[in-house]
Amino acid sequence: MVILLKNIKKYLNKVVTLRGWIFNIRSSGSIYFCQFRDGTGEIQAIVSKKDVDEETWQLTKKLTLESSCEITGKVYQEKRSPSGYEMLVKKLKVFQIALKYPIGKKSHGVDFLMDHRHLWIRSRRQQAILKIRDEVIFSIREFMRKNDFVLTDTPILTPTPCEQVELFKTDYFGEKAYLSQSGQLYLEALIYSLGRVYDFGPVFRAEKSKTRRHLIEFWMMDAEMAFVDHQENMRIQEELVSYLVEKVIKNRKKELEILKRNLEPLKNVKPPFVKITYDQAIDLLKKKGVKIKWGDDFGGDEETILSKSFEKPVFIEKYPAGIKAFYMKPDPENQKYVLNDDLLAPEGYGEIIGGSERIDDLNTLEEKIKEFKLPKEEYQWYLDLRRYGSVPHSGFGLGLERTVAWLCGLEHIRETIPFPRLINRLRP
Ligand code: AMO
Repeated sequence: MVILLKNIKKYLNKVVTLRGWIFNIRSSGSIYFCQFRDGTGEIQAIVSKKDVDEETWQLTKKLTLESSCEITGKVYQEKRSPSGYEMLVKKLKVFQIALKYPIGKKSHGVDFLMDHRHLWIRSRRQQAILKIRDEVIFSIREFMRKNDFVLTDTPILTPTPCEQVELFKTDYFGEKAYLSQSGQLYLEALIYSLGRVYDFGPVFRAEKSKTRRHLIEFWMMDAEMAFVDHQENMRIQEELVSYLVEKVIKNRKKELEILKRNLEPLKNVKPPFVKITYDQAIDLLKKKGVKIKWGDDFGGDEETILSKSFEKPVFIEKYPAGIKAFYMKPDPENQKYVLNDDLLAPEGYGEIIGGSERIDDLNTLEEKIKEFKLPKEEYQWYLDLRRYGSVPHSGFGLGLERTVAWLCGLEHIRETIPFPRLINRLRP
């Protein structure tokens, strides 16, 4: 019977068949020790000359790293083997004997690994990261459903920008179109139908940033909620992030161990998070010797310092209106500021969420569109939302890869997505 390794406990001391790949191999003359994986788990497969027929033995001698095969034999628990389980192989069937595998045990440079990303993703470390990514995606969906959000979809080809960052342009049958930077404006339309909504998909930013935090194509979970103000918006964000941390710690213990992730800082991630204003953040940075003035936006270096200053995630709220997007609602207490928040993950990771309460008044929004020199005709449909049943509403966008980088404790965002698109990399 063909089984998956994740179910091995049910088949101990039975003869089963496994299909997968050899990722390590060592021989002591008459015995081969093969580390074998099938995508759901690992096992040490032992082929002993005295226990197999000649055909199987000759085939075993040909096995190379990453050869694909089917192995049949008795499986049992073995504490000394790396996976805790072993199979004494009786029969081997080979799908393909792999050519000399380019990724070896010696350490490779980043460029080499990135050029071989299509193979690198097979490594134990990359598997662990991709499984944590899956856990985060799944937990986000679970949280959103539990909290009455409807999953919906927004277009990738759009006629107008959402954020004030670089756009990818494309030709739409003779018309200019852009790849979406965020589905937010469309989600705002959908709340009038569904109340609370979110989308979750790839967005594109032609930012010329070559940092450990920037991807050109990344996945964003963008949420939008009717009748939710700025304070409630932050409360929902902190609940979501705490939920994700809890789920990853609970369900991806083994993967976190493979990544040698220190769990102590993650255990602190419980509401309430720290909250400071933009002005307080500027003061704090100045006290730490950073040369910054009121009205400057925070770059990666400032975010790192701010994020390292607290044990928990920190909200930075109420930025100067001039450095934030046109749709953000001015703070009624002081119109110089907007009711927005950036949520910074601790341990130096920096921003993982950007959110705000949106302008719900027609005149104010029209003024902003003028002030930002946006083409008013293109935003008529968006202005309609302030003409027909406008309500206070808020939302936020969570960057999946930045969240995964933080939870996994990675130095660079490039490992958090199977095929990263970076400023200098479109391949493989
Ligand atoms: P913002 O522009 O802050 O907000 O983006 C939201 C989140 O997306 C992530 N992010 C990135 N991740 C990887 N590479 C990048 N180049 C990159 N740029 C952004 C960050 C960030 O916090 N429309 C609003 C959201 C909203 O208010 O609903 C928006 O796009 O984690």
